Amino acid sequence: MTNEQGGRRAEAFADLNLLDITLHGAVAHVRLNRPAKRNAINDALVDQIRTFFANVPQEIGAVVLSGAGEHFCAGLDLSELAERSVADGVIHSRLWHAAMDQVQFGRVPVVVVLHGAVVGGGLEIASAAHIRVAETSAYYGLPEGQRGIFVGGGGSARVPRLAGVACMTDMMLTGRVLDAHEGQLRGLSHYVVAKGEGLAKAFDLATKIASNAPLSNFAVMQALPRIADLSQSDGLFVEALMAAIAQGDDAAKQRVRAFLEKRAPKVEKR
Ligand code: 1HE
Repeated sequence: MTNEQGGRRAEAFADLNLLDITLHGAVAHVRLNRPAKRNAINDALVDQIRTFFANVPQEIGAVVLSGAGEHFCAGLDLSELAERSVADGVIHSRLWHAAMDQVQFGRVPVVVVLHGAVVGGGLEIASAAHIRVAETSAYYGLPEGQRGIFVGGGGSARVPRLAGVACMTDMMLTGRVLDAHEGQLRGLSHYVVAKGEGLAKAFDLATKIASNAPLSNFAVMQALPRIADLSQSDGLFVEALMAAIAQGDDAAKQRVRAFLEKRAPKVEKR
């Protein structure tokens, strides 16, 4: 069975009813699918995100993540917040952390398509992805300050690594909303494309990513952010280990030989 994007429905994930999951060769497309609630993330959806990213099918080399409807994601489902105790709040935040860690440190890179509202927990999940493609309709906000709460889905660790502590402080204290271009200038997205073009761009990028050697992708996903958190001396030591492991793999040997034998493309400016 196929969906409107022409992918094969991933029947193994039929229970994940808040996600629309289709497989397109080596790329899986995962769509947050609660458009009536602007893809607000309730507990069930957090759990489904964690489950999918912990079980990415073996044939998949990259994931495209997007949101159904006019908005990428309205953040935490606020209707579930009201009755939570302090102790339940800590556990709830840790469930988000587990799901967002699974996105960032799962098996394959994730390209996210951002459009409309990318707010609160929506920005938190976007910042756990590896590549962010924003349509011009995208806007970024952290309304937690206005709602009397704090980020709880990993935002305080991930957003400053993209946009800086000063930018996040401004967004949370003043409610400042950044448009797609301001977001790109701040490092919140890698690409800005016209309305309606985000998915095609993301598939293009994800297809390229999926054709990389798996160990190179692993190193970028797992080693790079950790090295960035280390002292330079420790980071360089880890880099040497990771470089040697990647170089030693058959895929690296074949790819380097292909270049030397003029069978692989050169680096070219666009
Ligand atoms: C929601 C949510 C939600 C919409 N939780 N139900 N996030 C926020 O503070 C953002 C709140 N949402 C909005 O500002 C707006 O909904 C949007 C700008 C995203 C979209 O506006 P619009 O006019 O297209 O939609 P709407 O009419 O506001 O919402 C449509 C429905 O979705 C409506 O429900 P209905 O039953 O009346 O139809 C809304 O109540 C519902 N809805 N957003 C619950 N967030 C891990 S900690 C993370 C902390 C945070 O993420 S805090 C930020 C929360």
